[in-house]
Amino acid sequence: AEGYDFQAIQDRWLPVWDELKPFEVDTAGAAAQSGERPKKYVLDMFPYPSGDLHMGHAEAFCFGDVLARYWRGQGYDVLHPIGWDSFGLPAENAAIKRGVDPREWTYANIAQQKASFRIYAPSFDWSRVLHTSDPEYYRWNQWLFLKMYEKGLAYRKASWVNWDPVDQTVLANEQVLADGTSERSGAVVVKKKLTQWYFRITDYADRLLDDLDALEGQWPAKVLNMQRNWIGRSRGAEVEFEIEGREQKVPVFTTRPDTLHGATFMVVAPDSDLAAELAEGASEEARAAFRDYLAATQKQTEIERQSADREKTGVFLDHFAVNPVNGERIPVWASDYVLADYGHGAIMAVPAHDQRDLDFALKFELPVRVVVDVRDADGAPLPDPAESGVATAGEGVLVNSGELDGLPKTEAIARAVEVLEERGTGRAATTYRLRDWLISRQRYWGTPIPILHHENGEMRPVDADALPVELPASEGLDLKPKGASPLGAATEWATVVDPETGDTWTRDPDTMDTFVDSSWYYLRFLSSNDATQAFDPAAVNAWGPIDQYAGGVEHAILHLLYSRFITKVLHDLGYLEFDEPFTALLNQGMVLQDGAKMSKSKGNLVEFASELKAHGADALRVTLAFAGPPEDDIDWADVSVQGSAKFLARAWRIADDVQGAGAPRGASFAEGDAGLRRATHRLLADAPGLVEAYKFNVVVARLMEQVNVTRKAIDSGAGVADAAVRESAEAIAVILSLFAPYAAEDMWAKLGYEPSVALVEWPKADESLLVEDEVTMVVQVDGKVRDRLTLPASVSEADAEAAARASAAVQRAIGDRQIVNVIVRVPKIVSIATKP
Ligand code: ANZ
Repeated sequence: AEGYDFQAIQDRWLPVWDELKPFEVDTAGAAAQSGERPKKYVLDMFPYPSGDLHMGHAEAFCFGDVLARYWRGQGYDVLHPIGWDSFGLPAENAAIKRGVDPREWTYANIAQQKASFRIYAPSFDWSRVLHTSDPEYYRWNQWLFLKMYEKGLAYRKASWVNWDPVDQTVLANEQVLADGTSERSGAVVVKKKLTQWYFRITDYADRLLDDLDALEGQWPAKVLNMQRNWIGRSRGAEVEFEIEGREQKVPVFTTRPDTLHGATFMVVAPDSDLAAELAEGASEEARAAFRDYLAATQKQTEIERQSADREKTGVFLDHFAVNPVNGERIPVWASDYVLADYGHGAIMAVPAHDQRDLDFALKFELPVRVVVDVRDADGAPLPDPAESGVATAGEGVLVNSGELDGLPKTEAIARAVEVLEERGTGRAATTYRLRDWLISRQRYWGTPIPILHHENGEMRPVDADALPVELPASEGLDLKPKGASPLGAATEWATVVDPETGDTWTRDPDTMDTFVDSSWYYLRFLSSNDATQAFDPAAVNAWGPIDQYAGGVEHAILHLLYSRFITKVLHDLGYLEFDEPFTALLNQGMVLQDGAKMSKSKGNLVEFASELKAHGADALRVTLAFAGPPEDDIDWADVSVQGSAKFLARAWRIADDVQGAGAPRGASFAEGDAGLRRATHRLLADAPGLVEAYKFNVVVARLMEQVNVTRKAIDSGAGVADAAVRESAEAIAVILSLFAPYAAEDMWAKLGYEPSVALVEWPKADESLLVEDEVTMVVQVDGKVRDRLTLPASVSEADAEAAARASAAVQRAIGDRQIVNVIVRVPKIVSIATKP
């Protein structure tokens, strides 16, 4: 027989699979919706068409595919679709740089990725492909927007936004990195006031937070924490302060209402409306100082403003507030450490117990009053914050606080809230870090917002039957970013005359954040080709939610949060029975090279296309799966694709040998070699648990072992004609098909079966073959046999030693002598040497 030749094998099976379409599922059919067969919806985060596929894609789609193929093998109907997240800036930037149409660029890249995927062969259902930049898709983004608008969940407001001066576009908070730069362009992000569209995700903050608990153990703990921190729920109180000379009271948010008696000044955010109003009524001098200070503040990033070790700055606003618990007059300042869009944009400053307030008080010589007696571990009072410069935030007993005196902190917090509520000057309150989702972008390559504006300021939604609002051709439009959407210049497109009234309306020129596109795409896969609705609720409820989602940790916050939000909205609108989209989540690590992220500029790029060409899909996939736990990063410098190819050749040769001289198809395995059968069935018994625990690397290692013992049985044991060899070869082909679909299919054919091995249900492990053999192990102490223990033949060194040490007879022999050496030879002997 000829040798293992990956190229020949790929060429043999690709056309067969093209013809067979083994992974198409009929999700609309009654059987598929009645739950007759169990279902699994397995989805990989869909790719962005920025060029050809890269190693990161290879990895992510390998792992998702292992799971999709696994569940098929367990007898499930598996939906495993693919689509493209094809709107967004890179297409536009390429268009600007190279003068190509964003559409052409996008669809050419998609075509290239499709061709590469075909060879890489993830088990996709190709009949339901979608691209978010198709009008047939984004029409339903517009439908979703209108639903949100109807429900009051989409609204417009003027506010300070993060502005990327290079890409000339608004960024969501999430797109601003910790150092204050744009995640896309790397530019330092500045603030700009604009009227923008928002989705009211803050209405869902509690549910988005509380429902994370049910995902515990199903999602990586790290992702759950990132989501929790992002939502950032903080419980405390809202306290109302009167400000002299101003009618409305000013609310502040505090987590420490117990410290109200220690509030010696108030601070408002310089960029808040309140600060502007107060400055308006201030002296000429204070007004000028405020103006300068505001200008300086607007150059700061949010991160800089929150940094604890920055020297405090601020200006007095020439106003006094009245502390509601003791009637004290306290000065009102503006300082950039108070953020305009958190809580109420104003705080009561308690310098004795809050470090930022203390730093500020010491800088501007404001009073510091201790109201909680905080002690150290020995019960000694901590030094006075005004002296030490260190605020005391810990547990303690209230002092200088009237009726709260003597109460421990926690009780005082509760009591203070009661007092505020009794007097009508405050109440229990909860604040979130989460902000509403800013969804409008001043860019071309996205979904047009389906709203019409009248000169008189009126707005109205585009009629549902007039959707989609299609993007005009890019030809003739200046796509260069300039702070206003290029669509505004498409006059013909933008002008709409109402046939009834003759009134002229103008289309909203902005496009949607592409995170809108990806927030619900998993629903569209159930009816990608349906021109009448966004998704079929019956099909979606039969197949949703996603049982297994897989993708990069870079989406740990935004994409997952937005999808969860939109799922809850669609649930509340009555479309979905479930209200969480992703039951289980796998985050793969990154593919690195020499410990560094790969990039063209670093010159350490491993090209997916050339690897695929050189080694074939199977060897690449096996290498990725075998490199380590899927959550870990893979360093391409440490892996051996050649090693994987060798393993595949060894596996394949077993089927080849069976085809030549092995037991025939259908032979009874019961007569086969017991040792090899035991190994085969142990593999069959262990593999499901390992796959479900994402231990793909261990499954590959076990396959390698199985190939070795089978080879041994052929060459020096039972011989190739033994039925156990065929049984093993069949099990190897079936399990190997998770990782190496081509080699497995070829093996399956050599074993006499029709394609495809991918649709074969896994053979069940025979329990009777799993009973462990037992052996007798001798334990010696200083050369004398002291005990004989009965242990499983497969006992580990550690377990053997532990059993030896636990033996009463052995312990007696050792007495109070000291153990100096232990030699373990599993499963036969443990030898212990001692000295006095
Ligand atoms: C008085 C006080 C006394 C506070 C004390 C803390 C300690 P988290 O936990 O993050 O929610 N704060 C409120 N609004 C703010 C804003 N817009 N910008 C900056 N700081 C703001 O923090 C809540 C605390 O942060 C609030 O409780 C308030 O300071 C401050 F011993 O009020 B505290």
